[in-house]
Amino acid sequence: MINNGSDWTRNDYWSGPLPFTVDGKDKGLRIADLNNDGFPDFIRGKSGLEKA
Ligand SMILES: [Ca+2]
Repeated sequence: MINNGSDWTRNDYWSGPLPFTVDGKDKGLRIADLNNDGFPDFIRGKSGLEKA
């Protein structure tokens, strides 16, 4: 559900800014407030499964 200011609208197409999983595989994405500004930060870990 998305709050449009006065009501809630259903939107099945909304998704986060980055995928947490792709094809069911964990992409190493986490959320934590790293710089202590009160807003959550995205952390993307390096996958051990991908070759450099
Ligand atoms: Ca932050």
